[in-house]
Amino acid sequence: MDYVVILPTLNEREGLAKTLDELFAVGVPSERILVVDGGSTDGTCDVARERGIRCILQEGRGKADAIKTALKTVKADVYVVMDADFTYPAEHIKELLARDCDEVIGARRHLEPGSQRLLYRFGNWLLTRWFNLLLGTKLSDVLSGMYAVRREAVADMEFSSSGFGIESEIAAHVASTGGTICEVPIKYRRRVGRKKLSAQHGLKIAKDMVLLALRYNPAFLLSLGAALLAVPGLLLGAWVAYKWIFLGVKHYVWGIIAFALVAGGSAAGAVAVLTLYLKRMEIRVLKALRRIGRGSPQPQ
Ligand SMILES: Nc1nc2c(ncn2[C@@H]2O[C@H](COP(=O)(O)OP(=O)(O)O)[C@@H](O)[C@H]2O)c(=O)[nH]1
Ligand SMILES: [Mg+2]
Repeated sequence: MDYVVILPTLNEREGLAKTLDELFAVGVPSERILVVDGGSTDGTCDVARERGIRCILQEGRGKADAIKTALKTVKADVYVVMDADFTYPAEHIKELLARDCDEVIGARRHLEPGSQRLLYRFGNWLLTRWFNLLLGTKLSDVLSGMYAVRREAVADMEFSSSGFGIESEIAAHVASTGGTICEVPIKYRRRVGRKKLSAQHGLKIAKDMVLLALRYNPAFLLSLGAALLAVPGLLLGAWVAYKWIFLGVKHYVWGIIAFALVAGGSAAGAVAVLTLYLKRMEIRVLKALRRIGRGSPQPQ
């Protein structure tokens, strides 16, 4: 299979050396590995070059820009992305490649003691739930740093995330354009070297997920907005009607407010339904375009 392993690095000298040696040990040839460096000052790229591996300097800043640079630089049918800190065992690559899905996430199920602090584990769980709610997916570890994605599934992607939100952006894009996402349980080890991700990054990822939902799954947020307007509007309207009919008291201002809330809610609801239809149409068009691109016949 035509794949490339992409390793984003930032001052990851020690971790990269161990990661590369392990990749060789499981039979990944050096020409199938690309290191994308974020401007390390500890000689990270030298570690790669000493082993005959290509190391390029990323455009922009942060992990997301590094992945973006890699996708632009190398062409392969499948991209396997993996942290270069020795946390993800290379043995799982073959399992990721064996699955027939547009994206295969290595879901961290078997954690080595000390590999993930309780706060990170909880944050990770919470962010995955948040993502599932906003994007309508059923994933268990959307932020895993080890995944394989087909080039076809990300070919028309317009990246907007920065930093550590890249994993959720790829998953949001694949899921919302009719792609399939699978998960494979993997082991997760203690990190070699210093961690770059902090708790603040978690908050940014959560905020970015809302923006992703607006872009990729607007129906959910619009329905939520519709409910938040229409439900209080209906309750208020019922109260106004009750006072008028049974007690003869007329609350004009509250009546107008209730009407405005219900009208606003209905409009948002109608737009939500419309976006659902548009989304379905987009998915059908994309699938047809991919079929044409592959030269396969149209389904009967
Ligand atoms: N190219 C590049 N790599 C980065 C950057 N920040 C982090 N990385 C790499 O991305 C991977 C994940 O970083 P890490 O600190 O382990 O974050 P975590 O695994 O999400 O906790 C590691 O291989 C880092 O060296 C960056 O700005 N540019
Ligand atoms: Mg890591």
